[in-house]
Amino acid sequence: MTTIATAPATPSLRAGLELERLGPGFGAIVHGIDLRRPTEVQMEQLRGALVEHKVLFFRGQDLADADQVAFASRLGKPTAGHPVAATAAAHAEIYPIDSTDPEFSFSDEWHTDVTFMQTPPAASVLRAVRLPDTGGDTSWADSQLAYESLSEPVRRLVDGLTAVHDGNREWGAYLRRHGGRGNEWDGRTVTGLTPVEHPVVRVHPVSGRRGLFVNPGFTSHIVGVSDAESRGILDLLYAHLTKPEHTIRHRWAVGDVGVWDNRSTAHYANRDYTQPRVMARVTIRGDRPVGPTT
Ligand SMILES: O=C(O)CCC(=O)C(=O)O
Ligand SMILES: [Fe+2]
Repeated sequence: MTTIATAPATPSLRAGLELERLGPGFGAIVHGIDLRRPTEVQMEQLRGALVEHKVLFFRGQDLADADQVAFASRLGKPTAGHPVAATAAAHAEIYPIDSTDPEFSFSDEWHTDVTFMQTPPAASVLRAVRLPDTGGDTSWADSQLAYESLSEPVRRLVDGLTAVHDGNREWGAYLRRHGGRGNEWDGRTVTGLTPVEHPVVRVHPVSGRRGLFVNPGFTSHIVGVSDAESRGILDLLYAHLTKPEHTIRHRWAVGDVGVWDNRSTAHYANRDYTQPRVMARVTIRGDRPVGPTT
């Protein structure tokens, strides 16, 4: 008789939190927590689980806008809802993502939130408010898994690179339509989107793990190389980042909340629906990205 060693059954307990892993790489559903009244111990565990699992889902939470802002405030310090786009009338921290809004723009391009600012959010909290009968899933990619599965010579190449991120690609036209006056970021009114530089490889401030920190939504080019080289390198990194084994996909139900570590992931909203879809997002203030020093 042979004994076959099996992986621990899911859901598993991570220091008291009940986590159901979504795959071998990253992503988990968190059971047994009410996001309207988490204890401080649960919040501490959630912060750790977020760094480790990168994307966490909470089913059947039915949060109101105020509950979502209150939960995000326990996780960290909420930013204004968006640096450019208008936010919810009653809650400046809520960025409504509403497909019925005439100014709605689909997020059907892989991106990491707000990397066109010097201090992109550390995390995002997204809630499903209204969903089409089918479709409208969101996908995430794990940028640390992607970095770690590159060959060593390519890791060495990208470790030393810097990239420019330009918010005008996505938000320039919106800003012009609004007379050049955007919203707010880091306590300042945004009146223009000056391109910013970030390391191509980001060292996670908590775990120290390295991850790819470029995305097709906001990265315009790599500094100090030719246009052709920049395009070639970025295309290689994007194709690698979004390989199926580096991604997960979530089928939303109304009341679901998804939280992702925006320092180690990218995401994509599937544009395959024809009925209204409304989501509400709160982002948590983050640090200026730091690259490897060796
Ligand atoms: O609508 C979605 O599923 C995601 C949209 C998005 O990119 C975001 O919330 O940051
Ligand atoms: Fe996003």
